[in-house]
Amino acid sequence: MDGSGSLTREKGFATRAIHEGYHPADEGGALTPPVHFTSTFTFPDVESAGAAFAGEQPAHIYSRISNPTLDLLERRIASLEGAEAAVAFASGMGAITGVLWSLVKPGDEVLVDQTLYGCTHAFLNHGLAKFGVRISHVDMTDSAAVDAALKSRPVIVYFETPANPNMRLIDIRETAAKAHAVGARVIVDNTYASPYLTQPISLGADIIVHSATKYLGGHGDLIAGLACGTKEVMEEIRLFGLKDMTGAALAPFNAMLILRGLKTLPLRMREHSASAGIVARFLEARKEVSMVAWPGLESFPQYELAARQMRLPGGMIAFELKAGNGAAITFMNRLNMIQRAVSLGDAESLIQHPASMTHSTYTPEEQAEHGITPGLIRLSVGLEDVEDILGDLAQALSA
Ligand code: 4LM
Repeated sequence: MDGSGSLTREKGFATRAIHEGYHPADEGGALTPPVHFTSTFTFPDVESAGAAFAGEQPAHIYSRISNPTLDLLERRIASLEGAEAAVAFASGMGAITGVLWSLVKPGDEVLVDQTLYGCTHAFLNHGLAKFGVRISHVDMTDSAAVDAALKSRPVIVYFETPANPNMRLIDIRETAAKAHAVGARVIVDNTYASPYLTQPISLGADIIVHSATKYLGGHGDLIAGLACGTKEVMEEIRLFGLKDMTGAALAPFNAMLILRGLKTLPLRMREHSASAGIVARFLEARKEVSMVAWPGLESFPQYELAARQMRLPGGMIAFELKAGNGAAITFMNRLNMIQRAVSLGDAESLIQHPASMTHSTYTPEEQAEHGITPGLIRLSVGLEDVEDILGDLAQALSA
């Protein structure tokens, strides 16, 4: 660590998740960083305020733009993602809308993968599209289809990997190289993987967005978002997408909770992943189950890509029951410990039905077209004793 509290990129991931950007000596020796509960910042005179507003003198002005606690969170996540800079938002949707509003204009085309989180799909197709931005979809697991789709020269290529809810993976390196060849920027939603499993910028992505509500916070107690990328683009997003277009500023208290969550991100991701592997194999062996998608299963169609692109397969599982949609709902209703709730990445195991919950923002026709099947069940494997997770699943499957 140097005097400023910055760690060199050679330090390990867990070390940076705990220390990056903070130096106790700057704060009277306090081990944990203070939280700056302030809406605004004072200036000694109007001239220095003017210089700050003009961007001539770096300074915090107002917490909708920046705040020292948010600044620390932004530095830490940028380090973990291998990005130059980051911007915090009040939610994952705040980050996604703030980034896209900053980078597109009417007439532009945004090329997206066929499977996206429900509200991202709605923002693009039912929101941005109303303002003259063209949204086109392609199955980004299909290399030839991506080549064909890029011929119309989109300005943005946007995808999630693993995709919510069905776990399809997109090859970041290959897709980014193709997108760059036609001049498109690549935005990856890294919520499912977290930077501990995948670092999209190292594979060629330009911008990363996160719902920090999920694994980064990790405890189901806050809503937050983050964007990462180059200093120049993040500054544009801060001053336009955050400050003027959305105003979706993160509260300093929530930034502190994310900083606390990040300290255990590697530990938690290892445990989520190990338990998910046991649960996925258990489900695959059950006669009631027709399909299990978890990137660490040998039966997973993109098993090799997962091994190449992800440090671990992660804590999310999608599966279907042989008896179909009605049985899926009965099964979920019978669970005792596993909670029926949207969101993911928490200590509690959470289960939900994408077709009627997270992805009900797709019209029924869009669900059919985008592969959101009516019987799909999504399980976020928590940190409980795995025997108890298996026990609850087993009793609900057998009942
Ligand atoms: C859910 N997801 O799936 P905020 N990107 C991805 C997401 O899964 C989400 C967001 C962005 C769920 C929420 C109810 C891949 C959210 C949006 O919820 O705005 O922090 O993130 O269950």
